[in-house]
Order: sequence, then C-alpha cells, then structure tokens
Amino acid sequence: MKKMVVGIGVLLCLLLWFSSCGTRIDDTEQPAGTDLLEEEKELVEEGDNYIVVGISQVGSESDWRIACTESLKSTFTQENGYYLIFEDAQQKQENQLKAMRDFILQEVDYIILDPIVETGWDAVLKEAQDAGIPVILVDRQVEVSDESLYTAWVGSDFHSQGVKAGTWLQNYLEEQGRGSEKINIVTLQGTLNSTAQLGRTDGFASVMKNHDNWNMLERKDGDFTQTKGQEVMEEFLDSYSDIDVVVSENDNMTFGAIEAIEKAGKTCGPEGDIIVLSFDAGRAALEAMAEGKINADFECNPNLGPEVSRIIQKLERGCEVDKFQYIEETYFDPTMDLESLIEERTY
Ligand code: GYE
Repeated sequence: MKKMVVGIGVLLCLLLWFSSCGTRIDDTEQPAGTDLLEEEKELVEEGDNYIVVGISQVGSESDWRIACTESLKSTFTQENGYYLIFEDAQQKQENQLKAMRDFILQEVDYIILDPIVETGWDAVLKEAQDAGIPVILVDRQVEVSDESLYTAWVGSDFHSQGVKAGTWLQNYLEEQGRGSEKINIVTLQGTLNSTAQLGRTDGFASVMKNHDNWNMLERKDGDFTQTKGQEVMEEFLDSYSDIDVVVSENDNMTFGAIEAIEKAGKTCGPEGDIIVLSFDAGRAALEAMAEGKINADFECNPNLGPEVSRIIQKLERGCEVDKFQYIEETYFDPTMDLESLIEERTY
C-alpha cells in the first residue's frame, strides 16, 4: 500500500513536470492591448522563459554575507534558467519591505527573503501569498502567526552553534585546570532579534546555566560589523579589567575585537590573556586562528544558493518540499590541521 502511494506520488510529480506547471512569465499571455509600463515591458521581455526570482538580501555587513550573496548570484543566473532581481537592504527592514512589495508588483515567480530580524513580516508575507507568489526564506527565520505564509526555509541551526561554543569552552577550561575558576565573559551580539543572534545567544546561555562560576559581565549589540564590534569591545575593555572570554557572534566583530584587545595592550587566543570564540569560520578567521588569535570558531555555511534552487525546481515540478532544511556544520580549533582547512575553504 505504502509503495503504491509513493508510486502514485512519483507519477504525479512526473506528470506535473511534463505538463510544465510553473509560473514563468510568458508575454504571449498578455491580453492584446494591455498597456504595460516601460520597465514592466522590459522585465517581461527579459524574463521570458526564465524563472523570475526576486531576492531581498540583508546587506553586506560581513564576509559571511558577501559569500552568501555570491552563492545566490552565481546560482540564479540566466544560464541556470533564472532571471534575478537582487535588492540589498543595507541592514534596514524597511528596505526589505519595500523590495518585497516591488517584487509583488513586478509579479516575480518566487521571492527569496533573508529577513534581517524575526518580527514584522506578517502583512507583507500575506500580500505575497494573496498574489500567489511563494516566498522562500534563507538563513534567518521569521516569527509569524501563520507558518503557511512562507513556503520553506533553508539555513543554519544557530542554537546548536551556540551550544557547541559553550560546550567547547567547558571542555577547554576543564583541560586547562580552570573548570571551577571564576570566568568572566563578555558577548558581542549580532543584530538584535535576528535568528543568528537569538540562536547563538540562547544556545551559549543554555550551557552557561550549568556553570555557576561563569559570569556574564555584559552582552551588547555589535550589529555583526567589524567597526561596531571594535567599538563595543573597546567599551568592554574600559569597563572591565578582568575579561577572560569574548564570545563574538560573528567573525567580523571578532576582527574588530582583536584590534581593540591589541590596542589596549592585551593579547588573545590560546597563548593570550583573553579566550576568543567566534562564529562563521570564514577563511580570514581561520587565518587569524592560525596566527594564534582565535581559540575556536563555529562554522556557518553561506553557500545556500544551490539548496534554494533545488527547492524552486521541486516546486516547479509541483512536488512537495520540506518546510525546514538545516545545513550541516562543524567547528574549528588549533588542534586541527588549519593549513589544509584554509586551503580547502571556499569562503
Ligand atoms: O553569521 C553574520 C552575518 O545571519 C548567519 O549574519 C547570518 C549572520 C552571519 O552578518 O556574519
């Protein structure tokens, strides 16, 4: 019985595939005499036979973000059958809302949204749904009352990254014979209310609650940028003379923190005064680790383009897609062969 159901499912998908049930722009469908705006005409002409995809990207605040944009842009190419409209929101939700409304007006086939923060999306997602445009979320998530407002999400398990960081610190301190010493920690948080920030902060906190001797001196928003990371770390160093650990919720803030620490005449990394934990694990961070400045880095994979394309191709064939897809990730520390890891790194 099960086999028969699966068989019918496969058959249906094949039928849908051959009957080409996509929503590609086709100018032959325009009723005669319909007046189109000049730009709309261009879009229709250029979009003819392509799957039109509107991407609203968060910004270009970090190396991770740049790598993620590169992955999306190199996936959604005309060679691959896509016509891409890409909007960089420069870290502002209002720009993302505007971009989404423009995509709806342009009648794109799919919207790909990397939501800067989790809240404030209900209305625009409803507008997309009413217009029949599937929205695929990448990287960060949304908090909405109705999950049918988006089709799928693909990205990282940020909570698990935070747990990995806490567990790594716990093991490291034990190995160093500092398991029951008082440990003063500061956190450079990513953009507040973004999924990456919430998950990493909560994940780390869930390990921290098992250690009465771990003392969180302060957590502060560094907005995932190097400049802000450095600024906040300078403030921390001014306020506290006895910081043992910096948890920095992305590599770029880590680079800023290292600058601040060195400027203050202190050192960091395995041989230094301050333990540095970072997230993303891009090539530049692994290089800083090889130079002895970062203790551990928790991987976040920005190569999300191909996975999103796979989702769209399935939807085009009328097949079901998983609502949530997590990317597999690991972590790095100086006990590993950093030289080969750096060589292999694609971002
Ligand atoms: O860690 C950070 C970026 O949402 C996973 O955003 C992403 C985060 C990433 O700015 O570098």
